[in-house]
Amino acid sequence: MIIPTLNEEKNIPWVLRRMPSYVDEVIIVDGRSQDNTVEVAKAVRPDVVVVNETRKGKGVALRAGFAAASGDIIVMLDADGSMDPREIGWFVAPLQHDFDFVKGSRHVTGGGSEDLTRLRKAGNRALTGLANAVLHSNYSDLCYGYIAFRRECLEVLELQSDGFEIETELIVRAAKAGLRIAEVPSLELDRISGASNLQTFRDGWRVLHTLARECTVWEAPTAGARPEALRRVKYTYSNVRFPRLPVDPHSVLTPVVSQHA
Ligand SMILES: Nc1nc2c(ncn2[C@@H]2O[C@H](COP(=O)(O)OP(=O)(O)O)[C@@H](O)[C@H]2O)c(=O)[nH]1
Ligand SMILES: [Mg+2]
Repeated sequence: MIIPTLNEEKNIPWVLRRMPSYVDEVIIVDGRSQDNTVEVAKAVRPDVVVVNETRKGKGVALRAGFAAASGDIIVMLDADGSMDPREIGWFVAPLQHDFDFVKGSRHVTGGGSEDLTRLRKAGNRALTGLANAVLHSNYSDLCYGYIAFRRECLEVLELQSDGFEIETELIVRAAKAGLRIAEVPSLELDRISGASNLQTFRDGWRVLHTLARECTVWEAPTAGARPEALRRVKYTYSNVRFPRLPVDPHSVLTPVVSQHA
């Protein structure tokens, strides 16, 4: 479980307390909080792993968190109380049934948002439509950061974004790499306290820029593979960049609960 935090001392306790008991590793990525986020998190959950981000940005923070994660399944969510850890089961279940990448959506039945302003909603809709047109996909929500995937997906995704556009990069690359993607409903709540760090126009622009770059320039390491072949080599991509692959394909299908029991 990876949680980027920036001045979330009032919100992080709710997030940590609502974490289901089968989550065995919680990583918060901080470094620039001016408040007591880290101390509060440690007080609520003594086994929390704290990773220091090296530069500013949600993308930088998440990538640092991914690198530190040791579980088979990685779930990312926000620390502001807008994403409910009790929904984690919806994200993890498809990963245990043949999906590689599961993204939350506020715009499918059962999902919703209390947090989206009209402007952001319109922006997200436009960007989602654009992504669908280019990728020939049918996503209902592009800019939403409640996402779960198997750790070995990182080897094909080669993430490099620094800011909020990391979500777009994740989703577009997952699609281009031929990963099996599922969308599950998620209800985005209002941030408990504090203000959003996202600047609608600046970050919307960065998302657009990322979308353009990803759809044109980036080539997946799995490009050219037939879907059947991709399925078969799912756990052993040949051109792996770092050797952290689970050797036994069956190990990734073991439920999270029994993993460290
Ligand atoms: N570590 C770290 N976390 C960040 C940074 N920017 C945003 N976050 C976290 O990313 C999450 C989403 O940010 P938020 O400001 O709520 O954006 P919004 O939900 O898109 O309006 C929150 O948990 C923030 O604390 C950053 O520069 N560094
Ligand atoms: Mg938020």
